[in-house]
Amino acid sequence: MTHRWNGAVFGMTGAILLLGAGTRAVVMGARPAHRTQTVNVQMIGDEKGNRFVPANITIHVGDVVTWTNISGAHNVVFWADSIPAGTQTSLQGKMSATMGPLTGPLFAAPNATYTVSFAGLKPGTYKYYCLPHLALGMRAQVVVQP
Ligand SMILES: [Cu+2]
Repeated sequence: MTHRWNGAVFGMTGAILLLGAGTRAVVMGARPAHRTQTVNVQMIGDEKGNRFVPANITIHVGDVVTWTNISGAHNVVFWADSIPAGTQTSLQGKMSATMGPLTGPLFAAPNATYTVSFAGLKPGTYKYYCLPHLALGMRAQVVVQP
């Protein structure tokens, strides 16, 4: 009698655990596959040259990139033909204070930052450069994964 009663309790517990697992799976399915993160890139101009550091970053759709001016005067300009096809208008919409097509403002002050959200943009490779230092090879890329 006691043994059967224990068995019934165990059975109920098992049912509750199953319900719990099912609920958790539904919640996970409703969340984005990936937690949004901010990736920082430095813009540097010193005796070693002008450069983005790191020059090659990989993020996911939904992530944010923040460029911080460390030294010198720089900006962020995306190449219209070196971003995923059909992305130009939406990327332009993500860029604040643009000076022209896909052309971010020039920053000369140390610690000035420029932020672009890649939420809603297509996965792919987004190549960009610094307008004042393009001829000096100041170029980089953001690889956006789904
Ligand atoms: Cu530059």
